[in-house]
Amino acid sequence: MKFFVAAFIAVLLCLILVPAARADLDLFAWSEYVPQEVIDGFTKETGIKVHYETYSSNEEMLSKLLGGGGNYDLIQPSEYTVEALIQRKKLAAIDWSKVPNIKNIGPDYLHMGFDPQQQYSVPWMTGTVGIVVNTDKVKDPIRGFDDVFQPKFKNRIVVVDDNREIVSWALGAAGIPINDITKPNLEKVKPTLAAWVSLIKVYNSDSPKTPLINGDCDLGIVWSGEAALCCQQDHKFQYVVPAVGAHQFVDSLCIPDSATHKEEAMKFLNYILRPEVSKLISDKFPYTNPNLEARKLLSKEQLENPASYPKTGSLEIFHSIGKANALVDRMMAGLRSGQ
Ligand code: SPD
Repeated sequence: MKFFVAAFIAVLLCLILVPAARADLDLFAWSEYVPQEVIDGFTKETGIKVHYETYSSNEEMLSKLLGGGGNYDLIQPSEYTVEALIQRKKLAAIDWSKVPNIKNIGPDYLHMGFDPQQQYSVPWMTGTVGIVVNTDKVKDPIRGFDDVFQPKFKNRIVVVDDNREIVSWALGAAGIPINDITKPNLEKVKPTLAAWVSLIKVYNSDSPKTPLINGDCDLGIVWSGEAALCCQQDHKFQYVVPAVGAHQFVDSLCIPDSATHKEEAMKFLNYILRPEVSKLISDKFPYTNPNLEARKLLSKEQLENPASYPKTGSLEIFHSIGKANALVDRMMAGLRSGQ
């Protein structure tokens, strides 16, 4: 009897004294996109430790996720990659009863074509891919891609390191729909792309603002949040949404079906959707915030940044192009290696 009592007390003490094992959260997201204070705030409140691993392109993320190179609880794909992952049944449906703050997202950013039932994605930030001009150095009017890629600007141009984006600019400039990626259309724009590639000084998707701010480049085709940081820093920088139209990206958080910490992932989703938390994201990375309650907390200056909230421009999202991705990558690899 004494033995059973002692054993019972020992078990009871264990339950009281040994803290429950706390789950971690593996977040795989774009670099320069998730403020450390957001991660710290979440950990402080929930005790859930977040491991933030970064990538520089959707394709890099996909190859790691699908190649089994990591075990992720949350990923941050752009719209066409959400669409591709849904098609391949690689995402877990979100239980919205655990993410009630989704109500803060503006209706224009929900039920978009890539996730029509709004089952798998939480919009993080949206934005455009447009042109930054250092107007101290470039006096010509810059309205579109052809104005940027002129021989006189050779070695003064930075662009995002993203083949799908670059190809879409040449398609747009040729009057071809940017999602119409076929072999014949790629052949049509190949000579233009060959000429453009020869003029580019830097490819940089992580921080394309850097060569603009430090004066290494005078023109850039970059993510709008990066452009907004340039405009914030110096009024000599101008943001131009190309006259032919621009890619509007919608980056979302999604839970891979293979995630081992889905409950924690949903806690994080609900946390980042709080207006005051989402504002911290806008403060650090001034993209277009789809969280309308958070937008109410932004300053006039933030809302008037022409890159964060452009007033003009015809915008189009990307669609999943399946196997045509390989055509894009093959052609661009050839052009970039000078073939
Ligand atoms: N540093 C964060 C960059 C996010 C860019 N996302 C847009 C991707 C469009 N292909």
